[in-house]
Amino acid sequence: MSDFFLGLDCSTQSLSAVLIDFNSRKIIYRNSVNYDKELPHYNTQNGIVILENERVIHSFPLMWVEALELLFEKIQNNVPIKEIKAISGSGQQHGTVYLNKKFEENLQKLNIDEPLIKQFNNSFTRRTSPIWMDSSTFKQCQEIRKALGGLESTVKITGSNTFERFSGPQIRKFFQENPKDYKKTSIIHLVSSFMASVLLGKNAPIDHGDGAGMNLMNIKIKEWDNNALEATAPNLKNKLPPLVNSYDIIGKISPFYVKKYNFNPETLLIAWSGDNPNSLIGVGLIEKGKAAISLGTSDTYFAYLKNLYLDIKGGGHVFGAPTGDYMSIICYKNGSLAREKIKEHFSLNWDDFSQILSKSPPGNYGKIMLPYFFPEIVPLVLKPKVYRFGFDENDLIGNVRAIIECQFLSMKLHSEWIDEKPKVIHATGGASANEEILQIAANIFNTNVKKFEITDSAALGAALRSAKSYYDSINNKKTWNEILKNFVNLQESSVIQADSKYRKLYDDMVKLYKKCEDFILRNSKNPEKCRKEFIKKYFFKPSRILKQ
Ligand code: XUL
Repeated sequence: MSDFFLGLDCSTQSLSAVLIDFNSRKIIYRNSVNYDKELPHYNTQNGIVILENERVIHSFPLMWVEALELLFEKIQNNVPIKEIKAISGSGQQHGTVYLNKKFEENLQKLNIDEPLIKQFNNSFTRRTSPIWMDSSTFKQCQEIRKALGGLESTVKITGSNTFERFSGPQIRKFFQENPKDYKKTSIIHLVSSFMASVLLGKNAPIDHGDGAGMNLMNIKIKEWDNNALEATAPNLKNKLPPLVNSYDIIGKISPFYVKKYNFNPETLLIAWSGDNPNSLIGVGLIEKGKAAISLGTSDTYFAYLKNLYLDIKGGGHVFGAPTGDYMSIICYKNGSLAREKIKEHFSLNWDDFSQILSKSPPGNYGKIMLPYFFPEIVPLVLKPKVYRFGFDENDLIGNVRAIIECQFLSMKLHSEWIDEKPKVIHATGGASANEEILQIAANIFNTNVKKFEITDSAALGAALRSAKSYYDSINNKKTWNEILKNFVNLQESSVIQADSKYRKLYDDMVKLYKKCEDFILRNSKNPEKCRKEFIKKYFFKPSRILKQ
């Protein structure tokens, strides 16, 4: 007998599955459905649609459901589905799904002879879902922040300042712009709880990890906050699912999947969570002193927190961690899509890109890029524009090095509020496969970086979470360390050592980067003098040009 656990990840560009066998401690199957390629009729680009302008970014909840069926068809032929003991999942965070009361009725009478999307077609009060890349709610953010007593008090109540992509401001915008449809909405789900509902056959709860990304949950007591609800939209409490611990069992898989794909009717469903809380487990952050960078569609930097610790200045967030504790996080929109912009502009492939990185000097002769190809979250930039100091868009080497260095300089600068300096940084996400990129991260943070072989850490995290809750439920309790053993350690293929000879250079460069950011965004002094000093200090004599 095997103990199989399935983790699903409904991310921006694809839906992925990771199946683990706990007895042999191996990942035995992984697969995914890419929305653009495999569901082209939704016409998404990188899984999204841009509506009125570049700030209004949505996706299709029906597409995620169709991807789920497609994924199960793939899994069905390759995996002993009956052996799966429990399933959990991960969703891109903050995105909201607006449903009428037919949704639950439909969930309860799913018919295996019809495609799922047909059966949900009449369930929506909004065909599209605003997702985490949307930045169209500046006004609503201001209104909610004001109603909650300003920045500091908003952070203290909800764990974050109000952010354009967070669910509360998005819900308020829908209420203000479409009051009739808002009224018809009987339940508002996150991507995670929506997908969990589709598997459960009834409305699923929202967990404390993803719930914290809404500006609606009280971060201390982990309950819906009445003031935040009132500041957002009328009657909102009645439209939200209940909150639960990330490790709670939410029920058993719906009979639809038992009949259609031969799941065991006893298969447990564990609360779904956001992709970042899931990744926290998937890269093994279950104790202090470790942080992770996830280099995907979004770039994130996150760390495990034993106790609640807030960023009163409002740049970062605190979410619930799947362990029941907390995590700190900062998130960038200009992640892989920004790197790809440079790669495509110069018609490079990733090997060329790495070559250039390995041959160019740390510090890049003082070339600084503020890489806002898209609106940015930290710092808040609503109008995308790329700013270059000391070079132009035709400088091949300068641009390749600048995009990577400056993404990490910004991450270093804006993660300074996280009190504890990590002893090691775990790297995950697509771009973490690139060692040249990780070397730059290690040097800038002056911290060793552990590279993981797997890049789907959110789906793995979900599979591991489901194993933990399953064993706890059958009175065979296991610690998180026991759960992660082999799965997480074995993937650590290499450690990239920080090269301390660049420590001073990068410390100075972070300061220079901050000056450039202050100049562009806060009308501070022109940084040119400092930039020249930096160049003089590190690049003046040809013999001192640094090679990595
Ligand atoms: C986190 C965030 C993104 C999304 C998509 O706050 O907005 O990381 O979860 O991955």
